[in-house]
Amino acid sequence: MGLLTDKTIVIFGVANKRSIAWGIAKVAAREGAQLVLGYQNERMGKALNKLIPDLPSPPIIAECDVTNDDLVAAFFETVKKECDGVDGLVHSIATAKREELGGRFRDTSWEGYALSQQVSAYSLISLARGAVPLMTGREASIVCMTYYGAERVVNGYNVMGVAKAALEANTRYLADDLGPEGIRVNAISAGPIKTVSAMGVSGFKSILGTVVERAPLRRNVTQEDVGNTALFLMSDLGRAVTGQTIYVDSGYSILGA
Ligand code: 1JT
Repeated sequence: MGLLTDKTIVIFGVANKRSIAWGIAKVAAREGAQLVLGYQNERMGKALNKLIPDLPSPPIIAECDVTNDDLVAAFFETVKKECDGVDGLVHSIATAKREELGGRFRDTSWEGYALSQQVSAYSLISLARGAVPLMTGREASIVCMTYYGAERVVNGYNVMGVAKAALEANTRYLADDLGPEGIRVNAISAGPIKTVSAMGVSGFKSILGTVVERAPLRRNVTQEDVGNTALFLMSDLGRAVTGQTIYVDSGYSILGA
């Protein structure tokens, strides 16, 4: 018996085998979950099809552009047809204009600011709204991904830090709103992880090195480390935990000067 046996988990954010969402998907599948994977567009769907033979059982996959509320509603209509209900929702999506992850914060454009908020923070609200009707009576769990740059200044993280701050606040407000329906909402604040999108950001590699030098555990965290914490939050082991930001960061965030 796995910790997620008989549970249906919807996951957003699998782009390639390095994606944090893919680490979570593999752990959830290992623990017996039925997976539903949402993908952004046709190109992402093709990439996803190459990964899914690595899973122990075939997932349901469906397209969903989270910036369009009608498409979010249509996605959950599809899920409703294919599954009895939903027990878990994983939000592992974010975007920022490349030139705004770095440089001077004062140069953040309204367009870039709005884009990062829409995709990285507001989408937690729209996905929750779509999922809730499928979650009623199931003690469901919603998990999203954040980073320390939401609460302290991390050089260059800039507009993404502001979007993650909004995401963490969304986590608390949704936890309060959905708690009476038995739905929990939590964020995982992961240390820096080598993903395809992060490796393209200048200055990111040096942050990986800083963690190895200074974090209490003297190592970087992996997609599997995050997956195992998401597993706890989505399983019955996390039944009384909601509204929290849980650090999976080798202890880096406890450090002072
Ligand atoms: C995005 C990217 C969200 C990279 C991210 C992210 N959240 C954490 N990272 C890693 C990271 C960390 C630091 C940084 C840059 C990246 C890339 C694509 C858009 C979403 O500093 C410059 C500290």
